[in-house]
Amino acid sequence: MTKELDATALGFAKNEYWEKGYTILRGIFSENDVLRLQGECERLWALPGLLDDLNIRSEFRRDLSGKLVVDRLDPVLDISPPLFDTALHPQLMRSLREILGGAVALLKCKLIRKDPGTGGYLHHQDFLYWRWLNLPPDHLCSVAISLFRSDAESGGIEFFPGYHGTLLQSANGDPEADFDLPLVDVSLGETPTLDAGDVLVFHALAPHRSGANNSDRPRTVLLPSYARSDQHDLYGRYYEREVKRRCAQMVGFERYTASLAAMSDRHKTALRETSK
Ligand SMILES: O=C(O)CCC(=O)C(=O)O
Repeated sequence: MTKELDATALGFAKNEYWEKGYTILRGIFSENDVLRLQGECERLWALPGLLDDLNIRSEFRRDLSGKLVVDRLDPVLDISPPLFDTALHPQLMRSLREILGGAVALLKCKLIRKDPGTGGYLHHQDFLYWRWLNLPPDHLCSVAISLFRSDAESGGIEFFPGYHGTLLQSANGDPEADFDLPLVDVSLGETPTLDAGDVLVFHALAPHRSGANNSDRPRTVLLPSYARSDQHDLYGRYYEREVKRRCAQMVGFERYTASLAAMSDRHKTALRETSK
């Protein structure tokens, strides 16, 4: 059982979110919830086909030795009822409604696995990738539900508080590129330490980045994003566009070219054999 966040704690979280661009909600998920979700992740990571080049659900990142590892399942809720219930947990949804100031709808959700030795994410603002939604940035946020302890050593997310009022420019003026890091004072960077079960909520314009996991423990987060909206089909619209985009770009195609070349070689040998 989890206890309802009290009004004072939620009021504090709301103020902090709007002042700094992020806040932390504690007490929504219990130890038992976390254990159950860790078990569910073990099941998901063992599913056959995650490494299949044509599995557009799996996303890859290099580990510190340069090897590509599956670091994300996106989307994930359609193959995981427990993660679906977690992303739509009533107490979480009520807290988000209070923070954003209106009805909240799920936009997207990914599961990010950062095992020891896996690299991090460069600085960015999520809103850059969501402009097509035509929703105000103040209506969009993301949530990282920590399934293990997360801190700077394990590659926790670092924020630069106070810069969530605007979309920052890229270095060369390219409107599709991430912002120019010197535009923020990196000495202000804060990497909140989260216990398993803690919930980090951050604004769509909050500049953030993360490092590699240099600890000896996993740093797995469920990362749903939400909009202040009553459009129940937002999630469906998001992924319809996203799946088409990934297919068009053939994400990971460089891995597929190696298996195509191997097929051609085998075919050539087989042809040679049959023409003898
Ligand atoms: O999980 C991380 O380390 C960072 C994830 C992130 O920045 C994102 O998904 O926008």
